[in-house]
Amino acid sequence: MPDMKTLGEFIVEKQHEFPHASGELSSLLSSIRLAAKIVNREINKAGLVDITGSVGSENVQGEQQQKLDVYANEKFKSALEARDQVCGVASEEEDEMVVFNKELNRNAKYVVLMDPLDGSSNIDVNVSVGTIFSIYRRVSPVGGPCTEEDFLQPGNQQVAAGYVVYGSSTMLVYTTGNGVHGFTYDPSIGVFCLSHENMTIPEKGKIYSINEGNYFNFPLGVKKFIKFCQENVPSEGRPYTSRYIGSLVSDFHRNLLKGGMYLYPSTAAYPNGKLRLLYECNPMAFIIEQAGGKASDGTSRIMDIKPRELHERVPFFVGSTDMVDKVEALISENP
Ligand code: AHM
Ligand code: MG
Repeated sequence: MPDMKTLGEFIVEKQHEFPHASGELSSLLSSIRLAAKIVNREINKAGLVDITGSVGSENVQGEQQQKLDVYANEKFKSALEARDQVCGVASEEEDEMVVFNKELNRNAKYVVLMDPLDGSSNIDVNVSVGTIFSIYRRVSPVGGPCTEEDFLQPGNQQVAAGYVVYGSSTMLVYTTGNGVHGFTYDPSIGVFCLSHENMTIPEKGKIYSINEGNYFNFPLGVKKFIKFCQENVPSEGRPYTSRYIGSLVSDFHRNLLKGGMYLYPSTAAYPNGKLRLLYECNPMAFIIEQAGGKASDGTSRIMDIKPRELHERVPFFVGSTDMVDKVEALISENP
């Protein structure tokens, strides 16, 4: 049992490790923590809204009637704008970047990119969903509005990234480039408590996570990888186990703890893969590398891709190093 420590205390304790002004990051992460608690509360009663109409109407502006992904987007945006550290956000829920125009925000050094509620189609069936976030230092001059260049930086420029998984317990996992740390939410006291310090992914994975319904449309190398996973080679621990929730944060979180790989290759419906480079792939890539794993688009490192547009998609292979190496090798041998 680790020492009882809260997320807030932990961030303060680790601030010296952060390469830039430390108090700023603490404040920024605390706004994410606050929004996560509010979103967690709403998700936990999501099933009740349809049963008891009054639950929805109790809310001041009828916010509960909004779809939860829109609700989460609003909550994260306003929590981030309320601090002085962020000059703008880009979100999977917004067509364009959102510029915070108050003077304090114009003087801020950071931008945040987020997927406020990933896998939200799973809420109706009571399956875990998540929030993903990614933090960069702006490249535009402080004092003016943020620009698109601030958001179109390669993932290797991230200063922090993390996710919240709203699961059987709610957890926040983040990295600032010095390891990966996980905190479990205790709803009785409203606090995230340190539960997983220095998380590392097993180098050899045994779980593969992919929507196999798309099998016939996968590239040949990916098809061969799936067959490799299914082959009966007990000396190598194969066949591997197949696990797919269809909720990236949950699939990723399980694989991080147990060892495995999540794949979303190109398909007929999504020729460049389904997942977004900026809101989903880069933050997860930063976390997985910090945990000792690997993230690739099938041929190259995710975090070295220079983004061209906010909602760009890429094929995504993320998890234990041996599995990502294997799928990359099969892709290159089967162009
Ligand atoms: P979303 O951002 O629209 O929620 O889509 C992302 C989600 C991921 O969480 C999940 O891994 C994937 O889509 C599942 O897609 P599919 O249903 O095609 O397997
Ligand atoms: Mg998403």
